[in-house]
Amino acid sequence: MTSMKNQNLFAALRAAFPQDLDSIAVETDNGLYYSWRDLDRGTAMLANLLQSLALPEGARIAVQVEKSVEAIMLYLATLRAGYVFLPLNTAYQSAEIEYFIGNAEPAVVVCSGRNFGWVSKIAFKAGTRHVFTLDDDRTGSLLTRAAQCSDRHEVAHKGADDLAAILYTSGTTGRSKGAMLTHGNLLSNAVVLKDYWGWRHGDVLIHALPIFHVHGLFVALHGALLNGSKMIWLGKFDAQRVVRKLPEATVFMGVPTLYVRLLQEPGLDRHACRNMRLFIAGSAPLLIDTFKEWAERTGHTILERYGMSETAMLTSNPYDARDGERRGGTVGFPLPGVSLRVCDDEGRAVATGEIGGIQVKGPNVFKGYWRMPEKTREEFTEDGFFRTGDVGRIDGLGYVTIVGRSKDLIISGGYNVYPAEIEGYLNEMSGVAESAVVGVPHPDFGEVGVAVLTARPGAKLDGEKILAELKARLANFKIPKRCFVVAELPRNTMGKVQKNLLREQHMGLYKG
Ligand code: MLC
Ligand code: AMP
Repeated sequence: MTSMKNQNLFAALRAAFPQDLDSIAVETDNGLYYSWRDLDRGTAMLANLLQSLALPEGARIAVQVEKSVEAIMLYLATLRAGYVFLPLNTAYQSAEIEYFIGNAEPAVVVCSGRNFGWVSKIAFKAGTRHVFTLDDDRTGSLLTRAAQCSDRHEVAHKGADDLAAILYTSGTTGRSKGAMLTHGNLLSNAVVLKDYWGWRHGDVLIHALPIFHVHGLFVALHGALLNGSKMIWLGKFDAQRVVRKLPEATVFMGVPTLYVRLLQEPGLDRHACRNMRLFIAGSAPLLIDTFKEWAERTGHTILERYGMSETAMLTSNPYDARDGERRGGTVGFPLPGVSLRVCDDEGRAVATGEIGGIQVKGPNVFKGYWRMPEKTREEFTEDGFFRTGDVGRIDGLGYVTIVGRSKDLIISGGYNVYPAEIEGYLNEMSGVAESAVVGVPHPDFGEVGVAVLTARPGAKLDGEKILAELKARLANFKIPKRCFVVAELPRNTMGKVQKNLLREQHMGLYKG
């Protein structure tokens, strides 16, 4: 019983709240202050609201709202009440939302007030009983209803093996898969990171990431909460504001694009970073130039780590110099408790320094894909390792380097874009014969998509119009930045489109 409670993610986070519940837990960029007591009471009221709805066991709570402290309370309340949180990127449009809601069959959907019309229509059609609104100015039907609920609540009896969240990751062959993460997966990872990154009394985190993916929702949030640390909360990333707030903070986490943008701020210097303890980067490759320039400008060596939706964090460069130096271009060592190996196509471990597919195992590795048992089986080896789809190598000292991906994936500004999904939409457009989407280097987003199309006989295609049409249907970060119409796509002797040639051809689009 005690051990079960220890493995309850909410109970563990709550137990880490500081004794002085009236001290500040979150300071927002619009001048609001939330105490730990506010978080406790707010999550209790929301948990009571959820429980009053008499939802079935394991009910999913799907949430597509702007970033706010109340949205975080809703996440924590979902855990507290024993349900399953399903965060959705605010950029997703109706076709994407329709798929997620249809697939996950959430009992509750929470959306922003301005999207209520179309989101509720999709949700009710899919059988969802309750649709609430929540806006980033502390309004919406969710809070109105929760205000009538008690601010006392007993944490639901959920343990290590129970689902805490489902995170949808785009699929290489079209449809997204929901990664099922348990209380045990998330808590074990948070506990390891607290120790590994040396979280300590007095730490203050600048939270500048979106809260619908692993990085902002789990790594950053759990880190601060499990350490009872105050968060300086930005509704949206703003480089100037981050630089202004750095002197009050000790920890910052960001995708590489955030570091690139911060480096463009003249105010970013050693003085601004004088109280900082740790800068952490991940979700996409951090360019060595960014790593070096950051060290020169700030005197701090960025700690790069690697993870994914299915596994939370897997590797990290060392925090403690006694464990080694932080090496730019590498993602460090497997975290304590994580087994990581590099294998060839036949599944045999390769020699040190050789390149192969990265496979992982550990308490942080997810339970499987929601309602996709075959897909889950395919992605795990017989001895229980998960195939990450990332390609890398381990050097003699144990540092892991990611050199590429076996999955056809573009990571743009820290968001994943699967070419297959975009190509599916492009191929359905009138006049389009076929399409290929490839990733090319970009100074701000790291990588961006470029579409190359061929027209059906007699059709005239306009790349700009095609992109505008796509924009009405898909999340904005998935839209290729350029679209070229060509006579034919390069193919190999097997008839397969040679994306590497297209990539090479467009490599220099955004260079100097
Ligand atoms: C925005 N745009 C992007 C984009 N973000 N284009 C490509 N890639 C992106 N990531 C485009 C919009 O479509 C829009 O185009 C224009 O840029 C301005 O939009 P915006 O919303 O104002 O952009 P901005 O606020 O500047 O956002 C950029 C950003 C954001 C870098 C702050 O993308 C971001 O917060 N990224 C972080 C993603 C993240 O948290 N990833 C973690 C995943 S977890 P137009 O044409 O409409 O003007 C994970 C696991 C792990 O991967 O290991 O952590
Ligand atoms: P997601 O599906 O959004 O969780 O994205 C996970 C993917 O992001 C991983 O499989 C990697 O391809 C990539 N990724 C995460 N961290 C890093 C990193 N530090 N360097 C390179 N790629 C990374």
